[in-house]
This record gives sequence, C-alpha cells and structure tokens, in this order.
Amino acid sequence: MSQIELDQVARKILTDNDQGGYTVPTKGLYPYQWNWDSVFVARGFATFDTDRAWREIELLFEGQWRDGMVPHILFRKDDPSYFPGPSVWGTDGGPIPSSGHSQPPVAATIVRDLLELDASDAALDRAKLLFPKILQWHRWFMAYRDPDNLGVIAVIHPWESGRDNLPDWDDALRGVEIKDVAPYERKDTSHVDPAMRPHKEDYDRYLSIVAACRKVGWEPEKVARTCPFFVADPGITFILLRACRDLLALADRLGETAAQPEVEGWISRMETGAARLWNSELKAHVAMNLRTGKQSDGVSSASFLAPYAGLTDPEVLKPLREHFDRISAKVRYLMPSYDPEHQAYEHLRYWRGPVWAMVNFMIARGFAEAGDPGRSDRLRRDTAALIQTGGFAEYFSPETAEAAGGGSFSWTAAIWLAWAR
Ligand code: 2M8
Repeated sequence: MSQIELDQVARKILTDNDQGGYTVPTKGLYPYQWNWDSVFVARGFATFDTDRAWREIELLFEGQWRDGMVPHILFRKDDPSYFPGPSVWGTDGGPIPSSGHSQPPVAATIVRDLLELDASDAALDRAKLLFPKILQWHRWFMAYRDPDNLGVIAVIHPWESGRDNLPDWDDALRGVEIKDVAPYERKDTSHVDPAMRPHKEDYDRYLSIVAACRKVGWEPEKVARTCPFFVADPGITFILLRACRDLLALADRLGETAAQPEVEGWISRMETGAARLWNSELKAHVAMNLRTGKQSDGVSSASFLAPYAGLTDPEVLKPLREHFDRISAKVRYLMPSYDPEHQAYEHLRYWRGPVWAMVNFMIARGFAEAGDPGRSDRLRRDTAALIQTGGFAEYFSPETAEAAGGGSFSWTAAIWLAWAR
C-alpha cells in the first residue's frame, strides 16, 4: 500500500472506532474508552481534526474521580463483549462507571503537543480548562503511588502499568494469593488467539488484586498500604517524570505559575528516585517490588524511556545505547517489549516480546532529544515497516513482523499519522 493509502486507512480506523467523542482501541476486544489509548489517539486526530483531538482528552477527564485519579477504563455503556466489566470493579469514585486504577499519564505531554500544533485562542482556552485536572491527577500519583516519597511510582495492578503480562511482574504476581474470585468467563481469548494473550493463572491473580482493592472500597491510602501487588514501574515513573516537565512548560505557557514549585518538587523527587530502579548488574532501569525491595532482572522497552524522562547522565545513556545495539542484532524489528535474550521472552505473547508502536514513538522521542537521531530514526523506520507489512495491528512480532492481537487498532493508526509515516 502506498503512503497515501495507508494514511487513508489510518484515518478511517480512527473515525470508525469513534463512538461520538471518544474512541475505542478496537471494536470487540476493547469496547470502552481506555486512558492512554485515548491520549495517543488524540495525537493522531490532531493531524487532521484538531477539535476532535481536544474532545478525546476532554471526554477522558470527564471520568476523573473526586480524589484526582483518572481511571484506566471508562465504562460509558455496558458491553458484554469485554471482561471484567463495571460490576466486577465495584467502584464509585467518579461520575462515570470505571475501573479502579489508572494508567500511564501521557496527557500533559500530548496536550503540550496539541498546543505546539495549534496555539489559537480556542486551543489555549481548552488547555486552560484541562490544566488543573491534569495537575490534580499528577498530585494523585505522587500521593498514592509514591506514599513513602521514594521518587518512584508504583502500580497496584499490572493493568495500571499498561504493560499487562510483562515478565517484570511475574515474581510479584506469584506472591498474590488467588482468592475471592467468582467463576468467570474471559472474553479476550474469544477475540484473539490465546497464544497471544496472558495465561488463565495470570487472570486469576489479576482478578484477585481487583477483589482485594474492592474490599477496601478503592480508597487510595488503603490500596497503597494493603494491595497485594505494589511494584515500582520504570515505565510509569518515566512517563510521569516526562509529563511533569511538560506540565511545567504548560504552566508557563498558560500563566499557571502558582503550580510550578509543586511540579518542580515532583520532578526533582523522581529524578533522584529513578536511581533506585537502576539495576547495576544489568545496567538498566527495571521494576522493583516495593513490598520486598526485590528488583526484576530483565531489560524491558521501558528501560529505554530514560531519555524520554529527561535523564541524560552518560552513565545511563551509554549502557542504554549498548543494550539498544545488542538487541537490534538479535531481532529484526525494534523495540521488543522484553529483552529477546531473557528466558521469559516470547515474540508473540502480548507484552512479553512484541513491538508496540506507541512505545516506539516515546522511546524515539527521547533518543532524538538526547542527541541520537540515528537510533531514533531506526525506531521510526521499523515502526513504519511493521505497519506496512502487518497493517494496523495491536502489536507485532519483532522477529517476523507478524501482526498480533486485535486489528484496526486505534493507537497504531494514530502513531502512523503522527509520526511513523
Ligand atoms: C491492554 O490491556 C487491557 C486491560 O487494560 C486488556 O488486555 O484487557 C493493554 O495493552 C493496555 O495497555 C491497553 O491500554 C488496553 C487497550 O488497548 O489493552
């Protein structure tokens, strides 16, 4: 397909998945509004419909909880094609039925991008309305996902990380007792090949964590202290650190200077805290189980987000470039979600190996900003080649370019339009 044809298909995927102001990741498999999906989708819409781009983010923030949390799924209407739906979550923290935890906070970064593309008065007004909501969301992360001021951000559920069955969670997940799970029927494996999805045992534990948090009424202090899963995630830490820098720039642009000292405090806390996630044997940032202090032992695609977070220490960048080159000698397409030399790597199983377009977009941005246009462009070319070969799939094999997971996928289409083409 030519570039123009691919552009057309990508735009059609976004408009077909549009539910009237918000976009589903793909029909059938994911029939609701997901948090970080929507924000990347907004970046895609911004290439041809700015109004629609803002609308996507505004609708996401309509679901913000009273305590500041922005949920990972908004269940605007019940849809039996997805499990677990609203009744399993049992939340009542916000105005729209939702899941009970959040997802990687990319909104500040993309709102800043939207203003770069269009700084009209109308756009500035919309950004001004979003600013306090994003600020409140970041404050929620700092309070309840880093309750001990360590400068690292925890996830209370693999789903909160957005990288669901990543090998980094295996050890902590094994420690979650399977209990309080009513008989259930998964829906994901009826939409896609089970070999590309998490195992049943993973789902049993995912649901056990949901049950434990439901028991404490999803109260954020109690969740932070009692949740059976509480793991510091380099992905969410780096994405939030980056988002705080963008929020600071937005504060400047929008005249919200009163918020700046607080945001600066968060930035320096995470800049210092990130060192806790540095695995000195591996020479990369990894996850850390905050209940036990144990670090994970593999390089993941989030390790490559350090430059995106603005960490430019040569002691970090040099080994990262070496990992990049080592991995590029092992697989044809970058960046696999997990180290292909690690025993847990599986090239087609969801977050245990496949390449994800929006992760590549963030990694490439960081490398370009750190003065490495070569590696940045390699990521863009690989993403484009994967889409040209496999279409707008949810994720791709780093070895064969095989399209995997759901098809006609919104964030893959959005990233094509915004960057990969
Ligand atoms: C995947 O996660 C959902 C649960 O949130 C699922 O498997 O049911 C992840 O890839 C996540 O990052 C993504 O936001 C979501 C929708 O695309 O799907």
